[in-house]
Amino acid sequence: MSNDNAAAELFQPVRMGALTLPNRVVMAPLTRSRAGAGDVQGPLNATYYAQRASAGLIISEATNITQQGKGYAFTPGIWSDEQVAGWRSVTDAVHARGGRIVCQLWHVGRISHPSLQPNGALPVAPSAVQPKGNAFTETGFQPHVTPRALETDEIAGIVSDYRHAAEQAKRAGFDGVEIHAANGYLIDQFLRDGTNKRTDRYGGSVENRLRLLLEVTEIVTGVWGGERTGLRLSPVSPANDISDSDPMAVFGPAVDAVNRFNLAYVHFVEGATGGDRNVAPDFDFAALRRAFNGLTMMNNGYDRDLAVSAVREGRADLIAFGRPYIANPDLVERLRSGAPLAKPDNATFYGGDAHGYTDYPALGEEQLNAA
Ligand code: 8OZ
Repeated sequence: MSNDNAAAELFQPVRMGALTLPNRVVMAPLTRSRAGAGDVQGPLNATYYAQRASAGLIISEATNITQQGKGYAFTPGIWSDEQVAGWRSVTDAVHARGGRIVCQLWHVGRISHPSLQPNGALPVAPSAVQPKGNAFTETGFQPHVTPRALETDEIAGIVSDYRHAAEQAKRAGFDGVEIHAANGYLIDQFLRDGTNKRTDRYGGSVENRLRLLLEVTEIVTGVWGGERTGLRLSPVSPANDISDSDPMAVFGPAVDAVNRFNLAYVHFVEGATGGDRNVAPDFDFAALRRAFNGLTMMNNGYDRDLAVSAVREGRADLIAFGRPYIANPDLVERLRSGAPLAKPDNATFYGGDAHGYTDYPALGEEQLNAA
């Protein structure tokens, strides 16, 4: 593709809540499992994010709000002050390069393992339904266990954990937060009838299954304002063994209900997370986009042509790129000029060091090295 689309809307600035983005290319949240002891980010992570600061917006990798919310080895947290200091080095580095970064707030629910939990406890979930698959622990992959169903009176504590994490994200110098309600983690587990078998006010009807999402959104926007809060949803993704008998019956009302918070954006994973974009071709993302009162960010498997046309034709306001951002720190410049994209090496996606993390060169650097 030539660079005749260099002036495309994808590369034009846009106002998103309280932020002004210089372009509509977003770095999607990417778990890389390279946090240090205490789940703290450090200089290596700061370099990685700063290299990608020309993105219109960076969404941080999913960040555990508590130890209980953690489900993958070496992922960062935001509950402790050491973690805040680590993230502060990241946000400072991104801001020094002219970027903007929001923190993705994460509680995995049942997608964890006792070895990652406080005192070796069982992971918690809406209901005691064991997920298929394996957890990524410090000693390798281990089968998921049957989680413990949360007591009704414990849920308020998790909601206040979100408040604490949102406040910590502010102290860490982020520009906002994204609530991770996608990909089969805790909030998604409450939304779906495959994982939520509760009979209290958090289960059963759609209204009840939406309750945790709305309580979390209310408390987080209480800290940040809707204009610095985004929300990620994956209505048709089977990620992490999630299932639902009728996703539109949940996500239509979900979008209507969050409109009262005047969120900066909603971020949809189209199709199967990291996989087939067309897994549910009849699902009406356009209806959700029309119903939502903020910007719509779309994600999953976008290339340059698809992104340019989606924004030009009004199917999206923003496009989040995941895997392309692993190997192309200067993705915006490459997309703008039509330069070829480097391919990421999936052997270095999760865990490890600088290799496969901060050693993907920007185009100019590559030419410099080759010269
Ligand atoms: C891939 C590997 C580990 C975590 C998600 C946070 O699916 C993740 C994740 C993805 O949202």
